[in-house]
Amino acid sequence: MTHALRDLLGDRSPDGEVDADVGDSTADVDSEGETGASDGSDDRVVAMVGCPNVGKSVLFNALAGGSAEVSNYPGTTLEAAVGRLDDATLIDTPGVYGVSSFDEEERVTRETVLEADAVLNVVSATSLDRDLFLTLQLLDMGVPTVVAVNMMDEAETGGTTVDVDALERQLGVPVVPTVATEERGVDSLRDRLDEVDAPDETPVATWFDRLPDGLEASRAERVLLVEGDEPTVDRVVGPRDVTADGGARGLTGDAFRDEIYTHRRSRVAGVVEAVTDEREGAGGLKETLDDLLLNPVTGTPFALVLLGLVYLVIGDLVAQRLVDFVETTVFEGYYVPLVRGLVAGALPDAGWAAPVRFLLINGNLGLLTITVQYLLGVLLPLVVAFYLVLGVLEDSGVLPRLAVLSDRGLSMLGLNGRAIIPMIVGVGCVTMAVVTTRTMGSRRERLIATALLGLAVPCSAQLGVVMGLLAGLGLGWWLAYVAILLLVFGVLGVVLDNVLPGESQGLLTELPPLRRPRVGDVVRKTARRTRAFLAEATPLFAGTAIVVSGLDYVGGLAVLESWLRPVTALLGLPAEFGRVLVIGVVRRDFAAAGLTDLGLSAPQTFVGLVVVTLFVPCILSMVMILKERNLASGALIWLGSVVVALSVGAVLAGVFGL
Ligand SMILES: Nc1nc2c(ncn2[C@@H]2O[C@H](COP(=O)(O)OP(=O)(O)OP(=O)(O)O)[C@@H](O)[C@H]2O)c(=O)[nH]1
Ligand SMILES: [Mg+2]
Repeated sequence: MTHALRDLLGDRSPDGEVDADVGDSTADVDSEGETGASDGSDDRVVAMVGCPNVGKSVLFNALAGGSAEVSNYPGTTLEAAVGRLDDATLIDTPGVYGVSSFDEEERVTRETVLEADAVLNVVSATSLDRDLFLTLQLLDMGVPTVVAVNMMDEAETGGTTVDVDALERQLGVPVVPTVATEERGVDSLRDRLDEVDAPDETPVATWFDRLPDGLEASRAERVLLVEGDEPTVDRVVGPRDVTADGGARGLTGDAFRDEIYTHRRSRVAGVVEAVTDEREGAGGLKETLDDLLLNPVTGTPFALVLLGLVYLVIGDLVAQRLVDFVETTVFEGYYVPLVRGLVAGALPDAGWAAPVRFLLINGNLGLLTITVQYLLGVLLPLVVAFYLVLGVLEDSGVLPRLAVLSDRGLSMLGLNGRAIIPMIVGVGCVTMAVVTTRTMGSRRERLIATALLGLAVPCSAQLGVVMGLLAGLGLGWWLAYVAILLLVFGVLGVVLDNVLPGESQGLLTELPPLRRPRVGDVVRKTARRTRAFLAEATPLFAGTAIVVSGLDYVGGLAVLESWLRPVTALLGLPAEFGRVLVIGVVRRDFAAAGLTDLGLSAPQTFVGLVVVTLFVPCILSMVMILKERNLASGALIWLGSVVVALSVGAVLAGVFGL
């Protein structure tokens, strides 16, 4: 491995000024923590480079036995990952369309390419017209390259034949057909990486005459210079040109980028024309399905059915049945009594031991009892189920299509189609959903989504209880309940969209093809994400349990309850409803369940349920909101939900004359 690359992957470059823009990428690569760059050996370095979603990471895993994350959408790999391939170091990079400096991924990749001994350029046989641009750019730069034409299977079913030998003749470097998911072509790729050599001179050389005389630059740098790549211009030509007129000054603009790109695109078109052959009418089923999905008329019912199915799996099967079994049978039946017995046996209910005993095993949020039950018995099954479903939706390519379908509606609320994920998840578990708002593009969107989740989305645990209570009242009440929640959801979204500064972003996604998800990828992702979730949630929940139990022990919760008397009067509900609200701060389904014992009339039950639903998110969601957003947003969401819940409740109480 060269020193420069070791710098890039491990240490900071000695010349901080020159590499200033690579700083972030250095940190990125560094944070991967498995660079192995410190062994000091002068290894050969092979960098894997290609457009997004062409299968680089699958191929990387096959070649280097790694476990890089694989998903069926562009932008899965965000940081370079490093592995071993025989006696070389193999680097998996984020997908890019070219080696310039248009964004962070391209910068990471450009630096890696400049320092690597060879590049394994992965292209997809299904999108050669897009992917070969980068290939020709690499060859122009004189980078020793082997091309893997991946996804040969999909090309074939889609009716495209790629003449690999012809492509090899056209490009003048080794070209290997592969199907990464079946490890086809992997051995031959490994062999041919040994033959790799710098490619012959290419037509881009005609532009080199325009560079200033006496410039010391490699062939790769010359290409980047004539293409106007800023960091390269700064590094090679130096800052003097920024002020000089004429001469090399032209390099700091876009130089000859447009001319060169146009020329390169026409070369790509020529190559593609020469090496591919399209059959008519193939690939029917997938395309038909795709058209049906993206057409709003046919896609919307499909999406609704799909969301229903997701709800059935997560909200009903797992959240209701499985969680119910685990909670009631495993935890309440065995675990909690056992632990309670052990602790009660060890700690007397007197003296210094009393508060500790209370902290560990109290019935509201005992650290060893209810907290563990909640984390492992309720959240863990939900988290695993959710990540499995999400993985399947991702890798099948259905998720981005759902996002496109729901985009129009959600954009009226200041969100875009990507918000569909947190919203679906929210109906399962709001705490989890708050975490998934990370997938949203901007802070503004994350805030709107979080606020909507905190206020207007009931979680499945709560919905279960609500459904039970409303079922006793009749269908009309159930419809009214749904209508009110949707109304609050919509109004709140529109208000936030207008009040918050900034504009929401459009949905920019390149749609990946529909595919059959691979079990291994989905399971690996689920395991990784679940581990990460537990690692984050466990200390947070433990801390919360300690604080809430402490408050409970000194009588704080009881005081809160008495403060709420005026509020319950306003809602036309008995004073005991105050206790329900206090419990609601901790867990929403407990709150809803608390309504059963109050002997309420039908309208009172209805008002109580609406208030409890709109009322503050449960304490664990709140902790997540504080962690994912900040104190100010958390406080606003919390207060906002109190205000909204009570106002809506008071209005309803007025309507029903309570
Ligand atoms: N049918 C088929 N699917 C493949 C093949 N190679 C990869 N895939 C699928 O293509 C998708 C993308 O694979 P990744 O390895 O994540 O792609 P990537 O190039 O690393 O993507 P980024 O990290 O986003 O740049 C996944 O759903 C893979 O299962 C192949 O040869 N044939
Ligand atoms: Mg990848």
